[in-house]
Amino acid sequence: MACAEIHRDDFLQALIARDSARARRAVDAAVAGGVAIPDIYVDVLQPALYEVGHRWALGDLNVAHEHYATVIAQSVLDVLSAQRELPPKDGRLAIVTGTPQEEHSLGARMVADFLECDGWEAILLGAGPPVRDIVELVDQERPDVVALSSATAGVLHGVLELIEALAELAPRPLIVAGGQLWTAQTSAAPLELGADMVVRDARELVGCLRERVPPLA
Ligand code: B12
Repeated sequence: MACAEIHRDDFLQALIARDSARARRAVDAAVAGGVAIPDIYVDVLQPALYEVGHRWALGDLNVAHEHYATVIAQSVLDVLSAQRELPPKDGRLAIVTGTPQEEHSLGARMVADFLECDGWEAILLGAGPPVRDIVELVDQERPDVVALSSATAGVLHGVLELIEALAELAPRPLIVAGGQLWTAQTSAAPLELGADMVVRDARELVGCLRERVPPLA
């Protein structure tokens, strides 16, 4: 079993047992074992949360159990985020946000953290504000990129409305749609409405953006 998988299973078991100290120890062990922080995000925290969601969907965990897991994951992210060694800012600005009515915020948080590790300044909004408020902020801040995070099919209408509104701005930011909502079946929709890219993997995004929006400094 690969290293991150062992830590993921430990972390998941700790969440299920509602043992926050053990959950933090599992993450500390991953750090001590040399697992890079981005890999802890994607290969330890993310799959554990997906499994929590799976068990919730099966009825094995309830909403209280799921909220607990989210709180612990969020607190672990805060600790890991503070341990990152950030490069100097290179002049690129991104706004990272959940799409309207999207309540899942951890994916957007990870995206913003990864961008910061590559020299970006990231304005993170977390869960999704209304369309007009996101558009107003983008118009004020003039970011190079707006990275949109969507997890649930229920938010699709707002996503599409937002992309259309962002695509009409001048100057127009690069619009990237990402998150679990976009599968092989659904990912054409944002592109048809004006998104420039659909990227599911947050680590991959950093490399894609280096080509499309090279660092200024
Ligand atoms: C925690 C949780 C919640 C919490 C969220 C709290 C919070 N502060 O985030 C709460 C309780 C609010 C919640 C609510 C709901 N949830 Co919920 N939730 C989850 C759970 C268990 C974990 C979410 C999470 O943090 N995952 C970990 C993150 C890191 O993963 P991620 O979001 O996929 O992000 C990664 C990538 O996708 C990517 N990425 C994400 N965004 C972007 C953006 C860009 C630009 C790029 C490049 C990459 C990228 O990078 C990230 C890092 O790799 C998931 C299970 C799951 N599969 O995720 C269910 C899940 C997402 N929820 C689900 C559902 C159904 C709901 C509700 C509809 C339930 C209800 N009946 O009310 C509501 C929807 C509310 C809404 N309008 O958004 C379903 C969605 C099914 C579907 N396909 O629609 C899931 C999959 C559970 C399941 N198995 O059924 N939920």
